[in-house]
Amino acid sequence: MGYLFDERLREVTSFADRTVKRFLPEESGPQGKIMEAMNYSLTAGGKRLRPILMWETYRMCGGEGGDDIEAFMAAVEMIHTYSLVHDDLPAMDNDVERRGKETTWHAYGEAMGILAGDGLLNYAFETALGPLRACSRADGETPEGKAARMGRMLEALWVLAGKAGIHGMIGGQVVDVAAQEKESEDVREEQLLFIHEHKTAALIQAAMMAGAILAGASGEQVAAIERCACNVGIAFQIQDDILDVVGNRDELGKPIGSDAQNNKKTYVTLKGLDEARRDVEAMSREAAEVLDGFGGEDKFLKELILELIHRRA
Ligand code: GRG
Repeated sequence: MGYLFDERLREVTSFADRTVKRFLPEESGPQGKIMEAMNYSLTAGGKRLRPILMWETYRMCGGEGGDDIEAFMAAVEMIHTYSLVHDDLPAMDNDVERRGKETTWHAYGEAMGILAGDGLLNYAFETALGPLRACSRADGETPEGKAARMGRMLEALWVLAGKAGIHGMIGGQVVDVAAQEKESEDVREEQLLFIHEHKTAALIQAAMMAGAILAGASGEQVAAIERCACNVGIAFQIQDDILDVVGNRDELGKPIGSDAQNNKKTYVTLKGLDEARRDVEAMSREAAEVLDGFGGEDKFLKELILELIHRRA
């Protein structure tokens, strides 16, 4: 790994960041304030992990680039950002700081925080659908080529909608909220894994699966990516739980210890730090091994998944 990996990560992060910014809504009209709040949260300095994973999975599956994949990269970051904006609201975590900045609701007021989240979710689908509309009118493409491309985009859209919804991310958040309300009852490992798999892993699955689908991967390949991304996502969330205990406030851009303060049951409270760390490593290695089945010279995606084991932000 080392220098080449770091250099490549910098490049792909910059590409993902430019791509997200290319699709920001224009701040205009009497409703301009909501676009301002959406853009505030979208440009607050996230790692762009989901668009990066989408792009690298797409490349690994043979994708060559273009508007379709770039629109989906922006869309998945919009959905991720909406979930953070809503998660920070007073009715949820009531957080005032994220990524070293004021949270959206705190900067723009609670009503605008709710609306900015709603706006981001809806605009994600408008954004992903943009090239589909252009595609239906595109000249110079054979009818078969056009139909295949539209089919891939619709399938990717279906995965994104499902994984972000009540059977995915929102479903996980619902069980999380319900578990915190029943403070006296113990949260069992099975329940915690359900929460992690849905709240966090589902959107990572959507990102990687959509990348594979848009590149024209087979059904078996997409199913392998779904399994791989599930482990990546659960490991990512366990690491999040670990960082809330041993992380650095400046690196994280938010206060640590919020889980303990809220008396929240996490993977660390359930299993302890050492076992949590071992599980992050084991799940990440399992995820990386799935990628060996894809062949190819480029090992960046595998290295990235392994590098996340040691992430500090
Ligand atoms: C539907 C309201 C609603 C919420 C869904 C995703 C979520 C549940 C809540 C957000 C808070 C949270 C702890 C999510 C778990 C996933 C996670 C660790 C998000 C942070 O992702 P990073 O580290 O964030 O990629 P950056 O800031 O880098 O974009």
